[in-house]
Amino acid sequence: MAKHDWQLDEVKELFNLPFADLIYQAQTAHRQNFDPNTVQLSTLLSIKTGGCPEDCKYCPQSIHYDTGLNPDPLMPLDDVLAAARNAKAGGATRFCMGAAWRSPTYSQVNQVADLISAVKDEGLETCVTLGMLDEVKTQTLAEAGLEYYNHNLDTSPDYYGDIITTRTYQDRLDTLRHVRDAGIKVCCGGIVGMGESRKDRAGLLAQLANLPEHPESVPINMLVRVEGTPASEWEGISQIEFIRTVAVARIMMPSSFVRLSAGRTEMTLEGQALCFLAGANSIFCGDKLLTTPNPEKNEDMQLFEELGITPSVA
Ligand code: SAM
Ligand code: DTB
Ligand code: SF4
Repeated sequence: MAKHDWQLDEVKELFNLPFADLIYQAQTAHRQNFDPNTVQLSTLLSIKTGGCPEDCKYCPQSIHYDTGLNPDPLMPLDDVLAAARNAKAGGATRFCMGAAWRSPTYSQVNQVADLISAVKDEGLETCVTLGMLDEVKTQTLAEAGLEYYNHNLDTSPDYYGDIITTRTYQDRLDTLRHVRDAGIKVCCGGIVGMGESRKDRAGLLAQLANLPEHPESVPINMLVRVEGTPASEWEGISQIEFIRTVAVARIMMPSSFVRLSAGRTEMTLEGQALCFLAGANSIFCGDKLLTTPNPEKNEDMQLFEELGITPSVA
């Protein structure tokens, strides 16, 4: 039985383990639940870019910060389909579509439902991240056959108010509940390297692992510092601390996919290799995340080759 009653002190104890002991424990949990030499590939597409009314201090798409980003309206179906076919040809098994909305309108949800059906027809799993949802909107997405909804808690409840003021932690938990109730799988994680303390990283992971069910997918993002956002000034964390965070996530949510998400362009190949050793078993593949760069596909494939990792087809 997976554990859902993590106390902050227990999580902090994991973070404080000697590195070798932590990695050993994470690798053991990983091997009990997954093939350790397989990594799942997801592809990300921004289907609606910029102009977002929220004030998330890390985000280049918020209207509150001047990041020089050109906003784009919702992408037409044909363009989305072309990107999905390309992703499939490149070996991706899941196609994730992100929109810079606070919360989509009913009409926008219907439009995204059409995109989901079309992408599924190409033989890809679908994931979308659209902001806050109520029961009706989650139901519409479930009926379109959506497999995963990404909605991050981002950080600990204590640090949250320093990062976002335009929606509450509870709003996020409510959306996650609606997604779960509609039978859609949950993709939920956060961002580290935002000037938070280790206690906050532990607090984020405790929130995730203490949800009624563990998210099927847990993206751990290293903050991408974008000029113009308040976050560009913040102090980051070392790669070792990032790897520790991945390892603790793996131990606490042993059967979830832990995704090494944003921030890989700032990591060394050795740092990424240690993330896989610590239990990360999913990445975003393709040269762009939503608005910022990601490693080139061939660089990722070369790293996989060197590590004997097979991209998964499941
Ligand atoms: N607007 C929707 C929302 O916030 O739920 C969906 C899109 S939003 C860009 C998706 C996630 O991207 C955020 O929750 C955040 O965790 C992540 N993100 C955004 N900017 C980032 C950055 N600069 N570095 C790392 N992760 C980032
Ligand atoms: C997630 O946790 N990370 C992805 C995905 N979910 C949508 C987004 C990362 C965005 C990084 C900044 C950007 O490219 O705009
Ligand atoms: Fe908007 Fe999402 Fe960016 Fe926050 S993270 S500003 S909600 S696009």
